[in-house]
Amino acid sequence: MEYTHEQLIEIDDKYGAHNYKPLDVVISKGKGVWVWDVAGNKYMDMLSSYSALNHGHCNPKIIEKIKEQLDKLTLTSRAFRNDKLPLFLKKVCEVTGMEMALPMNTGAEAVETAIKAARKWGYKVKGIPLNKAEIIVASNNFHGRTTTIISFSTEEQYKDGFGPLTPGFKIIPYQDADAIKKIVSKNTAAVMLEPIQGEGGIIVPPHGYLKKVKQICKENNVLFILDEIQTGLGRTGKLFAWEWDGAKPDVIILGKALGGGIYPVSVVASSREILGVFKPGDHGSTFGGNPIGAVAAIAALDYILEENLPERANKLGGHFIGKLRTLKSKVIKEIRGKGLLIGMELYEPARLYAEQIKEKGILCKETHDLVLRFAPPLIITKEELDWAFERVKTVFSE
Ligand code: IF1
Repeated sequence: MEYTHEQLIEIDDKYGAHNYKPLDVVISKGKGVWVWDVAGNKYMDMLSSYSALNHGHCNPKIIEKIKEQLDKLTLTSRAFRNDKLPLFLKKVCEVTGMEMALPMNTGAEAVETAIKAARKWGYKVKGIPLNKAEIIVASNNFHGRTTTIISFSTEEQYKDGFGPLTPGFKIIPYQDADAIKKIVSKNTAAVMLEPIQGEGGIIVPPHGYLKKVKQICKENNVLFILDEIQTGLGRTGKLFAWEWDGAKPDVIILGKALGGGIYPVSVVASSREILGVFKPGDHGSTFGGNPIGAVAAIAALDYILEENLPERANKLGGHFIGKLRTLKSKVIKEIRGKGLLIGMELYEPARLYAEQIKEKGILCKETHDLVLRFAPPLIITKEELDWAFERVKTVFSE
């Protein structure tokens, strides 16, 4: 039975918890940067599922590899070994320049894994007194939705009604390395940051900030952890956003596009000293390290490097930001971003403009109230970006 747009929205709202307020577009097909709704209307996806779709919708090369694996083996759990996880672990260590990795599924699970690794390293290696470990995070952070992660969110709504919260986190202002110097102590296990704050509104810190933070961490025997779940894998115009500052972290967290926009795959990659704190039975996950995810991630990483997605994002992002900055509209406060992670801050609620832009055939999303986020798949062409610009321009000139 074919359900209509209206019927699907009604069923969605009747049976689904209302933890989102989606745009009322009901997508049934995706290919590259394009999606089609159940009525056959075509839209350009300028959100890429929050940067999980760097490879575009239904990337044929990645689908092909996963299809092959689907007929062979999908899941072993980690109680046994499989022939794909070792190859994924080796590749992700080579690509990140790390010695060891721990595979998980969602971003939040990988962030939780990094928190556990930092705490355990703090106790076992640094010698922090038990249960005294502190992790420094930035205000306006976004690292996921688990109760521990929202415990250090500065967004009231993300914490409201979910207490009691997890202790052991100190919050400092983003972009101010000296604030870390003031708060770091002998009980500090780690500093965890996003290289660019995504949900915080595409906040790009000044050049040198991450380098300074890394230096402070080194001087204080504190782990420098970067959450590159959204900024990593080419999005900001480098393979990893830390490269813009030459600030390689002690621990890197990846997710989203690591699964090729098809399958949830996340990972924590670091040194043997740090991930060596995990002993058998300390930590785990039913699906973490499964062969489908491993094959998806290997294909996703190969594709990013073979198609040189980081350089594409760098060039095309610069082109698109440059065009957006030619828009003369009293509604636009600032255009900012790096590569194809672009934010347009407005003086009016961004949701209104996301709705109008949708009418022009482009799907983007507001973050917080005033920022429109433009983050297309990294496979987008210059022509497609110019097509999008012309339509965005009409919205801001009306
Ligand atoms: C939602 C935000 C983006 C992330 C970073 C970890 C995670 C995310 C830097 C957790 C996930 C998603 C989650 C989704 C919306 C989206 C989002 F607006 F919420 F913040 F992208 F900016 N670190 N971000 O961006 O990864 O567990 O979701 O796989 O929760 O509404 P996850």
